[in-house]
Amino acid sequence: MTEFLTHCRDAVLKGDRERAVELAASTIDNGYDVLDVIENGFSRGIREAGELWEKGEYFLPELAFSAESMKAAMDTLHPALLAGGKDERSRGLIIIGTVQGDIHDIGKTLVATMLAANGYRVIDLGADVTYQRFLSEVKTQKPSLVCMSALLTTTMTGQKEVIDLLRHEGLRDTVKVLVGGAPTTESWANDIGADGYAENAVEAVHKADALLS
Ligand code: B12
Repeated sequence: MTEFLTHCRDAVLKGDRERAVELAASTIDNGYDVLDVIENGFSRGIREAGELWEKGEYFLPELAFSAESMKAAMDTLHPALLAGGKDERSRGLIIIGTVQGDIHDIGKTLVATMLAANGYRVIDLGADVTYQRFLSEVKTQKPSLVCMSALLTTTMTGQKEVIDLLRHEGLRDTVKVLVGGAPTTESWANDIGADGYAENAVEAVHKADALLS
């Protein structure tokens, strides 16, 4: 890891919001690869904070400070990510959200930003999105793709609930479904009848391209 990426990791790990924003700004000023800095700098910090929390070395407030710092850095980098997009015209409508009962939204927001940067029109429903809300948005917005994020083993089943609801309402064939989030896998996606799974935001764009081409 280069020194700069280490600083980014440290700022999030220590929950130093100001420093994280400062580093995000200098990422842009120096013309560094924004995605590389997110994946190998800031994201590393939040994941390590999670590991410390799991080991009982961090408490929830410390993890929350780390998450806040990560989010602040992401907010600063958001315009640069969007500006890096290659396609001006809309390539289809995508609805994205984190499923019911789950408030984790950092990864979901990164996926949404990358999809938007790559020419898709994205409606971000936020986190803790009820199954019914996904259903009604599909009915009214008629997206080409629905993306669902889940970070908890207890909420990943919500992805299946939404797919089952879509099927029950006769809407399953009208829309593709892409799932993701740390506990999910390709085989989970197959088991619940999703059209695809992606491990990270870059792969999510590739999968969306393949599904909607
Ligand atoms: C930050 C964090 C929090 C923050 C969230 C802040 C926020 N606004 O998001 C706070 C402190 C609030 C939090 C709370 C909780 N958390 Co938490 N949290 C994390 C942590 C450390 C990092 C998550 C993160 O942001 N990663 C960085 C982003 C960039 O990565 P990502 O989310 O994985 O997303 C990438 C990919 O997964 C993928 N992706 C994500 N979504 C999607 C969607 C689609 C469609 C696609 C294609 C791809 C995709 O692309 C993204 C970009 O590359 C994880 C640990 C971990 N390793 O994941 C624990 C973790 C997820 N949390 C955990 C837990 C248990 C909780 C709590 C229940 C704790 C508690 N007792 O209250 C609560 C949850 C409350 C709730 N109802 O949701 C556990 C889950 C255990 C499990 N297996 O179920 C974890 C794994 C920690 C651990 N090791 O135990 N948490």
